[in-house]
Amino acid sequence: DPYRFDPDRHPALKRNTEKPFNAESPPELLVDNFITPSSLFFVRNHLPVPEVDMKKYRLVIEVQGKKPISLSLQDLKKKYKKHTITATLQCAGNRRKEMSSQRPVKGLSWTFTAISNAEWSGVLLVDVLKAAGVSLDDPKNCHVQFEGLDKDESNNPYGASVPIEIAMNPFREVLLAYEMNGEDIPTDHGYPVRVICPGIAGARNVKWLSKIVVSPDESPSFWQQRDYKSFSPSIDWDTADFSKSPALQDFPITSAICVPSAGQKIDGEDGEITLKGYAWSGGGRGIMRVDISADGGKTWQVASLQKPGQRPYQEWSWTLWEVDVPIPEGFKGNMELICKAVDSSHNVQPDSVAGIWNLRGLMNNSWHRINVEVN
Ligand code: MTE
Ligand code: MO
Repeated sequence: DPYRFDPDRHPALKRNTEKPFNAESPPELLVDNFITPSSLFFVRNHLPVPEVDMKKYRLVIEVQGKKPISLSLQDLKKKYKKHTITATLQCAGNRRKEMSSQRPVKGLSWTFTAISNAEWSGVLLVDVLKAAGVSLDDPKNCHVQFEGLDKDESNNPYGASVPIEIAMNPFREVLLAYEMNGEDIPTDHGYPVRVICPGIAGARNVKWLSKIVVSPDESPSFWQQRDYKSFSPSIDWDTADFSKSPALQDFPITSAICVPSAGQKIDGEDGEITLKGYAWSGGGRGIMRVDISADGGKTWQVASLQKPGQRPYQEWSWTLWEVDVPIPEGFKGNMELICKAVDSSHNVQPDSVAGIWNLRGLMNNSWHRINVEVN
């Protein structure tokens, strides 16, 4: 069984597929914790969890024209300074289900909690690359490729890459992380070392990291070349040319209502509904405001934000928000609740899926709408 190294998982995770294992975080628990407990952190595995033999484990770093470097976990911890960040990780397919309800798309049917927030510790990728002799003056150093220990049936490892401008920017704080929430990274999240590229599509945050290659080219992996890319709403599988679409990197602004849940029955006599959710943007942009509407977008109420207090351009964490929405006197029946957020660059969310629909169902950041039943 190729899945024999898969670990046990928390029963509260909302399972999507078992083999490979894919699960969302439970929404009501998610918004109760600024830091998602590791056992409730969403899991996105494309392949079986690999076997890791720590006696043999080495992280190999290849730079053109230099001798390759090979580091054990101990070497990594001893040679480089420990660095900690709090960062949200989101799958680019988060909220795909809403997109496919407009028109079918290909991919896992995620609702809105393929997103979680954790504290990550490790070493700065830029420190390791500098020590490996990578020069920013060499125009051939364009991309930093990552390879995981997990392999598909043809023995190809999971892989991804990010541009060198991000990988070697100390302010971007890209980590080779070996701790999650103060402990060794759990098996499902990439033990012993994973990439944390804050603000960037989950897919580039390679788990079970075995190799780093500095190259003129992007990662040759399927997931970099032919998967995590977006297209115009009118492109279908016959016309999609993956070679012409850029690989997804920084995330756009998004938000979602986690409490109440869709279809929930609300007692009208309470006079108000308490809404809770998250808002997050990529690229280190923070959340400036979250607006809530209970009348289809005619009027808006501003939510109170639990600001993470991170530095500008390094706002890697989500912002949890809360608001009490009044129920008009005597109101009964279906009530649509909408949330939308504004980030620190004044980017906003599109009001519907129509203009951003794409055949892979990626980057759905439209206004989040749910219906509740007021009795
Ligand atoms: N790394 C490896 N080696 N294998 C994978 O399947 N999945 C990627 C990324 N890194 C993946 C990987 C995707 S698509 C996402 S969204 C994140 O890991 C999910 O990280 P998590 O499982 O820790 O939540
Ligand atoms: Mo993902």
